[in-house]
Amino acid sequence: MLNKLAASELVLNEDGSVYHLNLLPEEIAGKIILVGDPDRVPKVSKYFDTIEIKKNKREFYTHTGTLRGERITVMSSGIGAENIDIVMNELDALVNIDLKNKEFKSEHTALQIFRLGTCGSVNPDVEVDNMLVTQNVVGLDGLLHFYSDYQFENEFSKNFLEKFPYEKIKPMLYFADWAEDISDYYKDAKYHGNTATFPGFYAPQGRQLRLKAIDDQFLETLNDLGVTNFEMETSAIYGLSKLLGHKALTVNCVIANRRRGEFSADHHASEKNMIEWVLDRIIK
Ligand code: R1P
Ligand code: URA
Repeated sequence: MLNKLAASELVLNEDGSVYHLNLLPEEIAGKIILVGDPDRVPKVSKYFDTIEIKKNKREFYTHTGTLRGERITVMSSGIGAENIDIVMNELDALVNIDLKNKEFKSEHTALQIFRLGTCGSVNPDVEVDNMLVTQNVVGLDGLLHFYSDYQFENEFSKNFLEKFPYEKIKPMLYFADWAEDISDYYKDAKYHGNTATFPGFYAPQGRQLRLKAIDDQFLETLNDLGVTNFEMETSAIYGLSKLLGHKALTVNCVIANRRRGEFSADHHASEKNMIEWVLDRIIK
């Protein structure tokens, strides 16, 4: 099989690092914490015993070091599924493509990816300042349509697809089944739920400033279909992890309860709590 990639397809920097993440293969660990906000990277790595790598380009900041003796990376993705397209493909290239020869490696390496994010809830009973682990994800962002027809089928997805009333929006649904062996880490989370990933923060999340959303009952409709919370990255993380053979699990801290109109009184404290909670569980 001819599998040498052209220079235009796998783009590298002068030092051989992947184009956007600006990283070399030896600069990432097998366990990767993915956060949206670049400012969250040092808030995670301050708990590391050592930090051997600090690199960045654009919104992609990476710190790699050790925690309790185990190698670990924390990286920011910035906002949105389109950034996750870059992060997932370039992380995969770092472990599964020989960058010097631009050839696929014969042995596959699976990464463990832990998203630590913030989210809003559409279920009035999901309270702010608590953590929610994503079991099923509904992608309303559209990214996965460019890759595959694959989507997970279970009771939740069948019911969702049957009843979803917006013809112009084509959902893609994924499920954290490939994360079973790592989902054990988060058994004691307050909430396990169904996350919707949106392609924007305002109308796609039902917010109306000067522009009206297509339907001001959007969030209520999603809640009626079993969605608990929403953010802007998990469908792309779960979908591309499934397709590329990695394991991924999202935990988001709920900072807004949109049905009750509540916002966290101290989202920095909630974020800190989530970081400590996750680090305690993923590296014992
Ligand atoms: C919007 O404010 C951002 O916050 C959430 C959303 O997914 C989006 O990226 O996640 P992070 O806190 O991880 O950035
Ligand atoms: N992240 C989002 O995408 N939306 C919110 O309302 C809160 C966090």
